[in-house]
Amino acid sequence: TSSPITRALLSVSDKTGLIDFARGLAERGVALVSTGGTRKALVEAGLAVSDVSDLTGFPEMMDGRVKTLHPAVHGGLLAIRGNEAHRAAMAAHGIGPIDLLVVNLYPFEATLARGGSFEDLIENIDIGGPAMIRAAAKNHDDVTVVVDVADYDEVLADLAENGGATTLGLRRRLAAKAYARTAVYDAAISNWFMAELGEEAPTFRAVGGTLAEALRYGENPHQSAAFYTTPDRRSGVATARQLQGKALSYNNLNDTDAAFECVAEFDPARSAAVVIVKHANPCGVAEAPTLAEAYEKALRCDPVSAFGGIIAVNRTLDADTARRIVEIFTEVIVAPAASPEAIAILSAKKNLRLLVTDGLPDPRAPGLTAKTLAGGLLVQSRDNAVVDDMTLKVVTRRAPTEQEMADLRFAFRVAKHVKSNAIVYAKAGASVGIGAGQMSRVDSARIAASKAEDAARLAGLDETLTKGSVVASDAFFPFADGLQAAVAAGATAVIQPGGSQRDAEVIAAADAAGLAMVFTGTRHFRH
Ligand code: 93A
Repeated sequence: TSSPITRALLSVSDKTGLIDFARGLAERGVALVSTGGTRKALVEAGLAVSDVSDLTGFPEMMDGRVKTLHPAVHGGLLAIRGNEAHRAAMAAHGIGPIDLLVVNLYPFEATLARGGSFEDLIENIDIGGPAMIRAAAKNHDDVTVVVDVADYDEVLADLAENGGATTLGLRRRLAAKAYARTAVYDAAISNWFMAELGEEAPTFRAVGGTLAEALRYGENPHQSAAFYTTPDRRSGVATARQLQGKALSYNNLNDTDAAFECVAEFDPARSAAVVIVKHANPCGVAEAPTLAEAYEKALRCDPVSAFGGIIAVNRTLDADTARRIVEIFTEVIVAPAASPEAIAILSAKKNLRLLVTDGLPDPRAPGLTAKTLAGGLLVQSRDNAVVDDMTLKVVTRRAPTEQEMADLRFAFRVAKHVKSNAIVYAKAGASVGIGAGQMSRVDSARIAASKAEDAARLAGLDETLTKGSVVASDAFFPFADGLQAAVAAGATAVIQPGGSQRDAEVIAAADAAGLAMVFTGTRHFRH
């Protein structure tokens, strides 16, 4: 149903570009209808415009609060043109079609920006405008809705190309944009209003979140906090059920998410995997035929840091694993499911929180991540790159052995979940040294190696854990020194994105030490 546009309703606070647009419409024979101020501007420019009051049979009233809120307007916007009953209703009530709606809203945001008073702001909450925008956008099969001055030219061009009609593609795009506009508008109002009431935490309702839980406090006790779920609500911490233990804190939720996202990288059909997280970084990751073995291997990496940690597993938590976990203090366990025996064992630890999620999140799933900065939000698509999908390129004279290759993939999978600069040593399906969050890559490499020495000492071994290991770096080595640190620690193979200006130097250093090195071509920064 793409018939030519016969009538347009224009009601705009921002009159920029209005005259040219309206003239373009009038020249196509489109009848114009407007609200008071808009009509005045058009009449002054010499255009023929009827008054919306002539449509409604009501004057604009109550200081303009009620102008377009009338069935003559909303019926004209919402009637499905191809529906006989709708057409009959239009005829019975004398409602004419409105095929094009041009609205921009009362300047609430601008009033806020210039420090308007409470009363000023309330008066600048547009009611009729958003109602019409939503109506027109809903009925985009028949109606074109324009909420942005920047779209005027495109609409005129579309009309010119389609004999006075618009294309469905354009109407759909404009409808989607229309809902984005009303959403942002209402978010601005609600943000202002809540801040006005001194309710700081819920402001993130603005990003489309639903308040899941008010938290006792944020990262620190003097910060207020709340947990919101977003519309995509990917399975994971946001969908988890808590079976026991105290309420989760802000930091618990953040760490649990980090642990679960990391463990989800490991396909439960291939191996059992365990991740232990502290301060949003893994301090032990391992895969094995059983969860209990994987837990022991993960714990060995850094048993000191694991105290008070968050544990994520990729399979149903079983009794054997639960029994080992309760031997040390653990804050949270998150699992796709837990056996009744495991639940019974954990119930002895009253404070231990147990979360079950009914499945694992898909590491390849699209989605968004966001972080705030002063006065803004940084939003990006999530890092859903997976090492199994990357083309690994051997760049050294020696190619990795099969075991090295398996460990290289493992190490890179883990490095994705370690804060940058990330260096991960791994051996036999377990991390053996993790260097996280350093400002220099070589420091991360040194820290990872020295932690591996500490772990070996604790375990009573006389050989450091990195001896004969492989190493992953989340981004390229800018210099050979990071690689040399790995050689010194006893690593035999390296995985890294490559792409440094000094790749040749780094490759030469690897060759000189007899190391095998592969490039992934993909970087896993995580800040
Ligand atoms: O106060 S309102 O919410 N009541 C209404 O019925 C209504 N209809 C349109 N504001 C309403 N509008 C808004 O008036 C439009 O969204 C637009 O921003 C403004 C245009 O008014 P004027 O043409 O008088 O400048």
